[in-house]
Amino acid sequence: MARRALITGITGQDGSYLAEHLLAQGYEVWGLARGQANPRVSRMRKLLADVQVVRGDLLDQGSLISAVERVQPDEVYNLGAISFVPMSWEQAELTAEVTGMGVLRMLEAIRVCSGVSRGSNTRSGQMRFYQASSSEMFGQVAETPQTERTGFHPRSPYGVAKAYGHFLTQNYRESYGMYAVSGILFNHESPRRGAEFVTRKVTLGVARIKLGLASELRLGNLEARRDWGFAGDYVRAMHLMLQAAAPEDYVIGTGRMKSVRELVEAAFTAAGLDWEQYVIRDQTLHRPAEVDLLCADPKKARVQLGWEPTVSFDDLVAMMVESDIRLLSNGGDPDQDSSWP
Ligand code: NAP
Ligand code: G4F
Repeated sequence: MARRALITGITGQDGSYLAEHLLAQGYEVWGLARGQANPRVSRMRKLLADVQVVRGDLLDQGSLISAVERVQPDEVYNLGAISFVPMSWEQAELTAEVTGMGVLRMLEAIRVCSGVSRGSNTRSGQMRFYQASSSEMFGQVAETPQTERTGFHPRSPYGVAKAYGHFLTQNYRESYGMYAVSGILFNHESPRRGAEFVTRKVTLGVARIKLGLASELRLGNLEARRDWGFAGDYVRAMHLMLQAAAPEDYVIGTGRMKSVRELVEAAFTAAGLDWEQYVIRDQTLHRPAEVDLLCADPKKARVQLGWEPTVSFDDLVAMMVESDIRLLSNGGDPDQDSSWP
């Protein structure tokens, strides 16, 4: 019988790549989708016709229990979150509820449906749980590069909520013997990345300028440095983590850092443009507290999981620029829900 996976965050970037990867591995894939008429669900259904949808919301404990009871998954991937860092200052409480407390609700749904009682501490067996932890937890970094042992100093309500989910996942593993792991993933991007994140904002901006649809691009802090990889590579790591003999947490990244300025240069160069003619620095886009740099040490994942990234920074940026030029040339609208390549 096919193994069964339940993915929260199915309408997001990672949910789509993970679903494709698991379907290709022969899984029966279920996606948890929220809302009465969520247009992102129809976009997802067009791209991933073989994914089955179950209704539920990370804010609603009962709906998660019902979803787990109905699907009876072998593996649960908790990717659902408020994931845009600036929004976490504007809606800190909602971020805590979805990105933080949502992890507790999902773990409780699995615990209750697996029949694990408090204090039993038996290896509860069947359902394996993956939590989408984030390098944002490192925040003001204690050391570089960051490993599974580096301490956390989150700099945003989002980072704090992710740290709660991370420790809770560890705690359910230790308290109940659940197979529950966290992937501490560094920034990963693709042509399906949300337009609010800096990589996609830049590649869409470049495409608009190239096609004469815009004349400038406003950006915030150009000095911040990130470890950027390709989302398609990172979902393979999620799956590998749940196949390991023992439940452990892993750092996933490329080990290479680039600044936002280098990202901008690479994207404009890919389209044959000079970035300095078009980019405007906008102080209002700076954050109340910035994460200056992030750089992964993915050695544990390489040695224990055999995981390696396959797409370089330059190839990733070129892929996104080409995709956005094609999208806009064909009259596509990145704000419309039919636009996923
Ligand atoms: P994304 O594109 O922003 O997707 C977020 C998903 O969360 C969407 O499917 C959204 O569904 C869902 N969601 C929001 N609120 C929800 C709720 N109340 N109940 C259920 N689902 C809800 O994010 P992503 O880039 O794919 O990232 C996936 C996960 O990895 C997130 O947890 C993110 O924080 C984490 N992460 C991402 C990165 C990265 O660089 N991409 C790095 C580290 C960690 P709707 O369509 O209903 O809004
Ligand atoms: O693309 P970003 O918004 O991503 P950020 O904040 O690093 O968060 C992403 O990666 C995390 C993993 O480390 C995830 F957990 C999280 O869910 C999300 O996927 O910003 C990257 C950098 C920041 O330093 C920001 O200040 O780009 C800088 N930046 C400069 N100008 C900008 C802009 N960011 C955005 N979004 N928009 C700008 O105009």
